[in-house]
Amino acid sequence: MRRFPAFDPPEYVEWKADPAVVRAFRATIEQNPERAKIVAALSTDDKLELYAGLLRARLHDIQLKRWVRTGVISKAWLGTGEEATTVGPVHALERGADIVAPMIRNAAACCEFGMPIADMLRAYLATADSPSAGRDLHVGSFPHGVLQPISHVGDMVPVITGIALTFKMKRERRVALTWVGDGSTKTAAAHEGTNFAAVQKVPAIFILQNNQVALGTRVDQHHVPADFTDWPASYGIWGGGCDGNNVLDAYAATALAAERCRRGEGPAMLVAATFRMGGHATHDEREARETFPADLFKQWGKRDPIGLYEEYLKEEGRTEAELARVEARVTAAVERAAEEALASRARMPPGESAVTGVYGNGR
Ligand SMILES: Cc1ncc(C[n+]2csc(CCOP(=O)(O)OP(=O)(O)O)c2C)c(N)n1
Ligand SMILES: [Mg+2]
Repeated sequence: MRRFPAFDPPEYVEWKADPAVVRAFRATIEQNPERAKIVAALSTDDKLELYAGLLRARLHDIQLKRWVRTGVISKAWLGTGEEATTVGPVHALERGADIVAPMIRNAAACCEFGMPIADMLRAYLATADSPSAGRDLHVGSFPHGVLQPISHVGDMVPVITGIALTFKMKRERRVALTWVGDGSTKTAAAHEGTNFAAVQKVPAIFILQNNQVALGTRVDQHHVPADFTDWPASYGIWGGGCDGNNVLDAYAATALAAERCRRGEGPAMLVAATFRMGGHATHDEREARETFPADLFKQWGKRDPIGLYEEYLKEEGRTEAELARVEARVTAAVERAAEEALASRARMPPGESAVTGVYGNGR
């Protein structure tokens, strides 16, 4: 994809494929027969849709960053480098039936479930026609099956468990999914919700998104085992690891988890290994780069989920021209969405509207 020197992490600007890392990307999928089978069943169009999803996520974030730099908004929370951890799992679910609860870094779940990008951007502009009528930049859309995140991290776990319990009680073959950051695993809500999901055997999927940091706290400062390998088993939940920078691995792992859920076999927890290439938000990018040794950024920079997937697609026979067509389509859609959202600034909510529409009946 086109790179953006003004907005991309330095490691992405002159991104070049490292052959060993590209080989490892493919090996990750091929070494697990169950996941390999799911990937083999994907059509060319499916694979290109996953590519479009990754691009949409990245370009949505770049649009927000452009607005921060030009003073349109003051701050944005981005998922740079973690796009595959959001896009892969959402594509493995059923649009119109399943429910997802993204955290702020998983905003791309919204457009992958069909919410207009313009509405996602409007949330940041707080326009009267934005999803929460200007109240909150946490964005979701219940009609699209996407819950609006609760700011308090960990709290979506019991919410998603409750929704999954409803599916179970109504004998519906639906699945509820949320992401839990490495830091958020330390909240009481995440623990209670995960344990309740386990004992009730509800059809919930928890993607434990280990991007190795919680705000400014490195994972080794808040978590004692070296990783989260033992976490699913400690709750008695089926699960395992997946490569959070490999959209196909994240997709296939979630597809298997969803099949189990639909068969009534209980919840799943997938530990997605990834890395936050930016700051907690746009305000602390410099500090974030001081949180880890530069070499770690270099290492994970080579693992750009978009660059690696492009290499995989090319090996699969997709041409540069085909990929460029997808990129042109997504770029045009994001640009159009940004224009639409900016036009909505003519409709800002009056201050007093903050106290209406809080309860039912518009009161
Ligand atoms: C209960 C609660 N405590 C603290 C915060 C402030 N806070 C917002 S995001 C965040 C870090 C979350 O880290 P992690 O779960 O690893 O997610 P990441 O930001 O890395 O995606 C914190 C501490 C909060 N929103 N909610
Ligand atoms: Mg984290």
